[in-house]
Amino acid sequence: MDHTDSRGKICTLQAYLTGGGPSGQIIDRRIRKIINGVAFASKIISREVSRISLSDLSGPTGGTNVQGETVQKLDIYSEKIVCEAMERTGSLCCMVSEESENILSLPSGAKQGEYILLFDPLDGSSNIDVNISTGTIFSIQRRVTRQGDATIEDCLQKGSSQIAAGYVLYGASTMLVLTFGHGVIGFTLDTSIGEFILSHPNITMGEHSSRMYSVNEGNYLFWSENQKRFLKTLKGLEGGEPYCTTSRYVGSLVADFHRTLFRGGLFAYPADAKNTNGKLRLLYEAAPVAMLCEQAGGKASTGEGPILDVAPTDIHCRTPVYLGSRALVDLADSFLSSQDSEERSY
Ligand code: AHM
Ligand code: MG
Repeated sequence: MDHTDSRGKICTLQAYLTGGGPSGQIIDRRIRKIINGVAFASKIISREVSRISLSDLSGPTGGTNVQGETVQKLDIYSEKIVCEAMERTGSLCCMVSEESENILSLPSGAKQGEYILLFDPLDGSSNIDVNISTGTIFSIQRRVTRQGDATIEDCLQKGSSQIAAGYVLYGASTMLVLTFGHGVIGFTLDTSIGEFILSHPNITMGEHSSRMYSVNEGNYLFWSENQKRFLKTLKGLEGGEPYCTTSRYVGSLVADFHRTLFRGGLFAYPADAKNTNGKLRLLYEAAPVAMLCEQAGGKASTGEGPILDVAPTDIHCRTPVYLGSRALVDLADSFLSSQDSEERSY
């Protein structure tokens, strides 16, 4: 594997962003500052995740977020760390975070830019107290309004207009996985020197021969008939040979998606009777991983069309997701895309 820059030296994130990677791609200075801010914040979050059982940051705050979900102390801490790292970039006009009901403005006096960061500070945080992988997910959009304060219109953009997207996985090692719309690259945090080092210069999902599927089957009773038929077909309980013979589910999107990105197969979070638009949030969960999935050669669908084409209706709106190897997502679409309202009912 090629970890080196164009001079044959080890390639840091900074070297990569300034054109020193194998592709020679130079990232715009304003975007570079945002990525550097995310990388810096993620090192601090990673440190706190790794020592959570010894820290005052373990456990819930006792409150719930706008979506009625339990908030962990580390959710709030992670949001604060990302926001502080972003204030200094001068590249942003506002932010959207899973943990905040409204659009986040920059503090008065902070230099403003033309980009928007949409992020989930600590995805999968319900797993944190049992030492299971979590992640930070982010998406970068360019504002569409021309002047004044950024508005909701700037935030409610389709995934297809993302300038960049990525996540940091806090797993056995900490990894930053990124796309700028020209493939997918991965960096691993070398904690001994505090640097993200290029470890995966060209991540492709391709078709692989993976027979792995990943879905919370505890929701089976609440699924639509077509979703149930799709899963039975996937497992070979209906319609012939199985497509998948192995099941894996962590319950942290970043961990489940990361495995699917590297191994192929299918990750799904379908709509169900409890969550009629699925559980995952479009702007800072589904859209960024959909961009990574497509950039790696996979397919990302709501079951009824590309995730990247979904027009957001609210900053915290949700969407069903089917992500992974093309053939398996095509199969999901064949069951779900043409369903009428009766078939969609649960
Ligand atoms: P969170 O942002 O509150 O952590 O919720 C999102 C998480 C995802 O990481 C994961 O894919 C999903 O929720 C798991 O949900 P479930 O426990 O219903 O399977
Ligand atoms: Mg989340």
